[in-house]
Amino acid sequence: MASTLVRAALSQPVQHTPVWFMRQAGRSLPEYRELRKDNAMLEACRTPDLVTEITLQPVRRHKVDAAIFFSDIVVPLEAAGVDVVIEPGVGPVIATPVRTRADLDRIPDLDAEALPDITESVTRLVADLGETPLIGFAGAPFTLASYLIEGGPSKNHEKTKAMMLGDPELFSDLLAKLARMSTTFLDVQLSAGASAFQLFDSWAGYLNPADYRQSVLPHSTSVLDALRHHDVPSFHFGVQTGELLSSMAEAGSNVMGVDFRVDLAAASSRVKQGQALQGNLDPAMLFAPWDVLRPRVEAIVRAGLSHPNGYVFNLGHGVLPATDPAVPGLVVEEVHRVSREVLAE
Ligand code: 1CP
Repeated sequence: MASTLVRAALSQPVQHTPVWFMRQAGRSLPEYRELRKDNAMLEACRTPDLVTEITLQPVRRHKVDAAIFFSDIVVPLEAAGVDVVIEPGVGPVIATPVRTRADLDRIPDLDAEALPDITESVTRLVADLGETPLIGFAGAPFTLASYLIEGGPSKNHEKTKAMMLGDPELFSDLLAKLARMSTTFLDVQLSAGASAFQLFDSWAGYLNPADYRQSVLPHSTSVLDALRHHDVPSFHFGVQTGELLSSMAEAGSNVMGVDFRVDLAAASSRVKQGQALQGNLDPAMLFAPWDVLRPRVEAIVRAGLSHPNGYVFNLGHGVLPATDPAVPGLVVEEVHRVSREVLAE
């Protein structure tokens, strides 16, 4: 039988609500900081011994219902030959930002052959994880484009919007190329045995719905369409996307990730018929005392289970680095306890 995560994502009956956390691997775990201290981020992402160990760490510690592949959204860019580094405390930095047609033409397409280490890491993880599913992921074309155009993390995404409005053809060609790259990155993970995948459009929430629909939605849709033959559930998530949820839902994922600013009951009415929901505890709430946090977790589980289709518990964005590593595990136990109770009613 399929795992609880896959069943919930496909709106099939489950006995408890599955839970995993965005950024569950990484800086909140002392065992991660210990392993990473001698390795650059992108180097770690290409080293199967490190990728497998780091991916397994939160599964062991928090007893989550799924692992998420330890990698980064810029790994496929680097594999294609883009000069990118992940600077500690900053994020991805691109040596030569993409601003012109000639800049775009210099970016090669990504060949699946350039990712043998990804195949190896996923294959080993699927064997080590046993019954626990592995979630693959990739950046959505718009979020990747923002890093490439801005040259790094951006507060306002102004150069990205300038290209989107000023040279829509160049922008569209860039997003099409990035859609092919994300598809290849995901195709490799799914072919090696990942059970589900999440498309992260972290910065889509900076767009208004009309621009999103015209300039971004077709490219995210093409990634999801190209992977449908793998027959695994897809998750689609962005930050500050309350106003965009119904538009993002049209891209056609099985599950819509909901950020923490949105009421799950409202999200429930914005997604497409048949789509499941994922979310959406504010990651900062993991810093609250347990007697305050616990009822918040319960309320979210109850709201999620009121959605007529499937529901997967998660945070409304990634685990914050300073999170007490003992707390996510308590949340997992509580989600399981409350959901068993509700589902048995
Ligand atoms: O040295 C370090 O520990 C660097 C921190 C770090 C980590 C742990 C980065 C740099 N990336 C990652 C791993 C990572 N990135 C994962 C796997 C871990 C997990 O989820 O358990 C995933 C899914 C990502 C995806 C990712 N990278 C996104 C989308 C998710 C999101 O948080 O919105 C984005 C936007 C990135 C870019 C990125 N990489 C790293 C940082 C600090 C950033 C964000 C920078 C910015 O604010 O623009």
